[in-house]
Amino acid sequence: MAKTFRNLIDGEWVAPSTGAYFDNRNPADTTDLIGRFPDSDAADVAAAVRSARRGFARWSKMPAPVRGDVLRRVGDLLVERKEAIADAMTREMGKVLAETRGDVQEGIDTAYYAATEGRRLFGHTVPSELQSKWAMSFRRPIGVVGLITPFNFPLAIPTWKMFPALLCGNSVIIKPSEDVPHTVHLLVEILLEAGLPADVVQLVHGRGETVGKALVEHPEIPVISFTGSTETGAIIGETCGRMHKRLSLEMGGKNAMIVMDDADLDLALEGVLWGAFGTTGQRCTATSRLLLHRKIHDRFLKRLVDAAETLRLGDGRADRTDVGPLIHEASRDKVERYIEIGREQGAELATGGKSPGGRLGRGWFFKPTVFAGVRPGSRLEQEEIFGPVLSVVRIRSFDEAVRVNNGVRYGLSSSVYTGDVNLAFRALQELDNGITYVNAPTIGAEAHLPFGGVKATGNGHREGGWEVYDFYSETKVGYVDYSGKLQRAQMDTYDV
Ligand code: UN1
Repeated sequence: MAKTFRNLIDGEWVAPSTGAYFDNRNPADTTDLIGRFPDSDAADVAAAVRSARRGFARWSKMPAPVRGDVLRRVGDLLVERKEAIADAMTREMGKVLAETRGDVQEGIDTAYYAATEGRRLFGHTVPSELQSKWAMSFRRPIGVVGLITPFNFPLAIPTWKMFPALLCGNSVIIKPSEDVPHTVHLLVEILLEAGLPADVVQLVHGRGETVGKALVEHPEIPVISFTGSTETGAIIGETCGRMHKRLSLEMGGKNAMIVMDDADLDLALEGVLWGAFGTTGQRCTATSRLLLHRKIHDRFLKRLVDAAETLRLGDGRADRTDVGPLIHEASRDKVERYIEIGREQGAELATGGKSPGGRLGRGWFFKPTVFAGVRPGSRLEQEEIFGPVLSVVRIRSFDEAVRVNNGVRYGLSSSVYTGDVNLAFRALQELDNGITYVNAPTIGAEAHLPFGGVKATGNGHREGGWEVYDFYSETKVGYVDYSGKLQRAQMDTYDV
């Protein structure tokens, strides 16, 4: 009998007001039921907001270094439980253990970074244009923050949002993806154990159309952070715009790796296999386009196809597995549709293109797939697939590679393999992405640097690193005039 999980509202583990639950199953073997999770609705969100407002009133007054101490203990507990969380994460999400350990590590890094930020959270002290007057800026907490997180980084992405939000003195309500609710449950248990006041974090499980929507539309949640599809982000953006909410959007990608004719091809081959098929292609940063210089195109493509065919599909908890399953049936259906679209639009299926069947028939597996001869502008080349499908485009020059890279609506990450330092720096300048890698694939951002993209990938904010603290705090400016007289800015210093 599978366990029934609850929401965390006002410090209590409670059943959803709807009385309804959904099943959480292992995508590598759908007969494995992990648990039943609350299918909550707006009433649960409303209760969470009432409690989170009380939590905010206390937590926002606690000194930031003390808030940081709580997050340090969270980091310590994540270190202790790294293996157990990674195992639970692979069971519900599918990616291999090495990757889920990395996912937990990203949460650990984010916790320790946040802990030390409690002793910075810098403002500025600035000279005033008037005598005997002091000018400075500092940060204030904002309020209750609503977080909506995706399935592909079940722990790391929630921590990217939660830890900086908490460190800045906000309280948080999180709705994790209904595909990976168990991992966030484990994370929230750790937050409580580390000493976070119970009303400062609220966990409401459920679907985007109900719980996500209720968070976005609740008038007492002034800040929303969302990672997911560009289509959903657009809907959230409309509501937040109308309600004057602060919103951070982290959305789709169609990331390209450029391999120039002078590249180290062994390195590039390893890179593209990892970038395209790691996480079964389910990263916003996944390498989904490979732009090959014509001089190395045929050679490299052949090696790539041979190597892709040796990747071992299977349960992510088995040692030998390279590539786990897709997250669910709809995701596999979507990938299958793109195989058809690719064929119809004249691309050549070089390998993969189908589910493996056989002993893997109980999971949502799909073979690593390479399409060659993909035309810039075709749907395969333009649209985010979120699966193990790589589109290869032949390019004649670096300029053409830049044009093709930039010719999509998304702008998250890009990569160039070259030995030419001039091209490397041109790539950094000319590729329209939030992140460009030189001689490394399009994935692998580190937690202490800003993460995000341009164009339809985001709305100008960054997660991670130092910039995210701007998003979760309000800048306030203070002027102190100790001259004892009225001094008029812009006038008294410039009265000639
Ligand atoms: C994502 O692609 O959805 O850069 C997040 C990476 C990870 C985070 C990716 N650190 O690949």
